[in-house]
Amino acid sequence: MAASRIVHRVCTLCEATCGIRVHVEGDSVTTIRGDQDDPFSRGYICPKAYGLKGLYEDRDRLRAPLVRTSSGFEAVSWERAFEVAIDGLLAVRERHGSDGVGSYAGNPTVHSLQAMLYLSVFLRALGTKQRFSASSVDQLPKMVSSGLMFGSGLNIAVPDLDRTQYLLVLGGNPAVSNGSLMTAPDAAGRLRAIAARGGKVVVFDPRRTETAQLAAEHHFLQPGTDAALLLAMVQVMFEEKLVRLGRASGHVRGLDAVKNAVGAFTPERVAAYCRIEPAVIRRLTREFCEAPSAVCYGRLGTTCQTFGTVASWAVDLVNVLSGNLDAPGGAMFSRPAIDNSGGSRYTTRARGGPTRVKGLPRWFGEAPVATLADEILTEGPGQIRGLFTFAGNPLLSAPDSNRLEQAFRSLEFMVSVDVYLNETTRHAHVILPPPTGLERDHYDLALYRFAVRDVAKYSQPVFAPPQGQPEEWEILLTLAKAMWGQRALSLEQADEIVFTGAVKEAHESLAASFPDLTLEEIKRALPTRRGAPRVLDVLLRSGPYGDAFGRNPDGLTLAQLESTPHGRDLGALKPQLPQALHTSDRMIDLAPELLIADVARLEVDIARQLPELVLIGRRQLRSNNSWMHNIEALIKGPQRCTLLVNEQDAARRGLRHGQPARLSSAVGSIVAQVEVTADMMPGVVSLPHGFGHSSAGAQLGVAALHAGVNINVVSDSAIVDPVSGNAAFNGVEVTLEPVA
Ligand SMILES: Nc1nc2c(c(=O)[nH]1)N[C@H]1C(S)=C(S)[C@@H](COP(=O)(O)OP(=O)(O)OC[C@H]3O[C@@H](n4cnc5c(=O)[nH]c(N)nc54)[C@H](O)[C@@H]3O)O[C@H]1N2
Ligand SMILES: Nc1nc2c(c(=O)[nH]1)N[C@H]1C(S)=C(S)[C@@H](COP(=O)(O)OP(=O)(O)OC[C@H]3O[C@@H](n4cnc5c(=O)[nH]c(N)nc54)[C@H](O)[C@@H]3O)O[C@H]1N2
Ligand code: SF4
Ligand SMILES: [Mo]
Repeated sequence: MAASRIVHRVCTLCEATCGIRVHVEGDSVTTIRGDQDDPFSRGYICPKAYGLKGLYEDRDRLRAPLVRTSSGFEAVSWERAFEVAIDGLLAVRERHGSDGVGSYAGNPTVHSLQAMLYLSVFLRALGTKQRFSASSVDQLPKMVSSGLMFGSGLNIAVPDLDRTQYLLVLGGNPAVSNGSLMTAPDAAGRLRAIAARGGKVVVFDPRRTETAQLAAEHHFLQPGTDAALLLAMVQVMFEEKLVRLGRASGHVRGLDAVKNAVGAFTPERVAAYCRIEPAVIRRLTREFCEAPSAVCYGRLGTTCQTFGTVASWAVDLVNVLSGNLDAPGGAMFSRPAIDNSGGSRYTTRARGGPTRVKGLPRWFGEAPVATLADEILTEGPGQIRGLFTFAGNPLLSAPDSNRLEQAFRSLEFMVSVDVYLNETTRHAHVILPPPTGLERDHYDLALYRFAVRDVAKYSQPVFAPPQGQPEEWEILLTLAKAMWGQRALSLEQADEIVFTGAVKEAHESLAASFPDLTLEEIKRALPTRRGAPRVLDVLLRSGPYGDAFGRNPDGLTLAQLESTPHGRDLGALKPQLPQALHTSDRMIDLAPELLIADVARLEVDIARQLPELVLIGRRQLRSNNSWMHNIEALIKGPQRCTLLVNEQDAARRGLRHGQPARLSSAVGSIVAQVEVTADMMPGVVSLPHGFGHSSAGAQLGVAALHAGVNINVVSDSAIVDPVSGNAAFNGVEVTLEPVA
């Protein structure tokens, strides 16, 4: 009988970082349970965690690299695949310059320690300015507003969920998503606990969501109008003299400019636009300001809309002006064991020039993915002719899929690093598949930044990757050294360069505290390792809790985390003003010029006639964006890709429950199955994203049986939040009619 064992680690599928117990017999996972001893998740898991088993076992998952030939994809050796990928990328770069190769990094990048550490090495080596990622179909507006206010795009204030007495949620559904920019395992349990301790949860959402059902109060809000609603709350705070800065006192500038900017946003002026009664806005503002502690939290519904950055800023204005920034139970900055928020990449000074075709802004070294198709299809210097995608499925996740597909077809060369042959990667000339999450170690470099409690946990791999299968970092580094022009370098030599870079940075960051600490001393203090864990150790030991390579003997090291398999609790969020700020004067800019200027656009918009019908998205518990639909255990059951339509809207158009209807926008049209429900606001329909698995040539046998339709065929890439360039999926004007 095969030896059985249990491995404790984290689930790497969503932002919640739940602790799991993986039960293993030989090479098989027998089951996956919650880890009761994880100090953060305390045994909680959602149904997706079990999907890690399905992913590991999935017969469609790629286990060998593929090269596209005239007769289709062919499995080849790793040596051959690297050769084709590298020759192809170098040739495009040779012909069209470094900006001739574009790159796109998808969501699972943040769920891979190896990708977090080595993708940027490759992208720098590639040398392209044409970088894109899923950030610009997601949280970019929040990064921009936080960068402008607090000095770093990673300076995102997190709801102190476990201590707050009043939570105001706009456009987030943590009961299903388990929190986003708010790492909170068992978010639903944590929300229930607010009411249990006598607090209150209020939700603004065009749909009565699972989170709304847990709340004391839910209001249907017209999509895209969060900024107006929140600025009206700020207006009421000034008018009723409720403004107090609390811990932010003495650390803010621009208060008068805010007061001037919000003057026009009285509850009465915004009521019809938001479809919220003025009395409700006034009452909730008072409640919020009078609560012992309160926090306003906005998520995807507030960022993926045309006023995404102003709405994200307004969320923080409500928090700061009610005295809840940096206060327990309010919006606080985390203090993770690895603090990358001060990195120059995330300062707003790092704003690049406008994009070539549409003149959209470039933030944090990236261009908005809403304009990727333009950059591929429009001729001229800097046109993208080759593409590198990493852990991304933009053909299902970015707006205007039909045009993007046309663009991908026109590419000279494309390489994808991905575990599936799917809607996007079927356009690649080479697909390089990494091992799955269970086959690698992990540390949540990105997500602990947004955690509602400071924690640190290092996960060991459950299985070693099969013989001959390169790890994700090895794939990236092999490509990177070739882009450096140093193909002959061994992987070990290339990794030494990465490691030495990390040691140098650590040395610089510790110089102020330990001026006599030398590079040699640092290297000597580190045990022999290779790859991601070696760099991780450097980061942990030079971080805020670190042992400074022996100078703080009680401090944190990777070795310590290795011997704490359930994870280390670093305590509740701590007040950190002003040292958490990264603005040059360590002051919070309450009135960034760019945002004050955009308020003028909002003032025009609030007078606009609302469209008859608009489209929004939604997430589902047993699904994860576009890529977990091939796992039988998660996808089985009734069709989930349904269009939610309010009873009135359905009746008016002669639509019936369970019947197909045609949904059309300015750019496309799809047929979806109607689900009539009282949970939708009249005038708003909702369809989940990530479906539409009927593409020829994809290798997704199970997903194809539950194909659904791709919402992003109707999302318009021309509709963006102009400040950030982020796509605005929410509030797209649509028409709906029965299909004969
Ligand atoms: N209309 C609409 N569109 C949306 C959204 C919406 O709400 N509405 N949401 C947006 C949001 S928030 C996001 S984050 C994006 C997501 O956008 P993307 O990141 O582009 O899409 P995903 O569906 O997450 O695709 C992940 C890809 O990574 C691959 N993959 C999975 N695991 C690994 C791994 O370990 N390594 C590698 N190399 N590859 C792996 C999968 O096979 C898949 O191809 O979608 C956005 N699009
Ligand atoms: N189960 C599951 N969990 C996930 C994911 C998944 O696919 N499945 N994806 C992960 C990812 S990549 C992310 S980014 C997070 C997202 O996490 P959340 O933001 O919590 O998730 P959504 O369900 O997209 O929530 C958006 C909500 O905004 C509402 N909404 C739409 N437009 C507007 C508007 O204009 N104003 C307001 N106030 N509300 C609006 C929608 O009805 C919806 O309820 O979830 C993560 N977790
Ligand atoms: S909520 Fe579910 S998918 Fe997210 S980390 Fe926890 S178990 Fe994994
Ligand atoms: Mo996301």
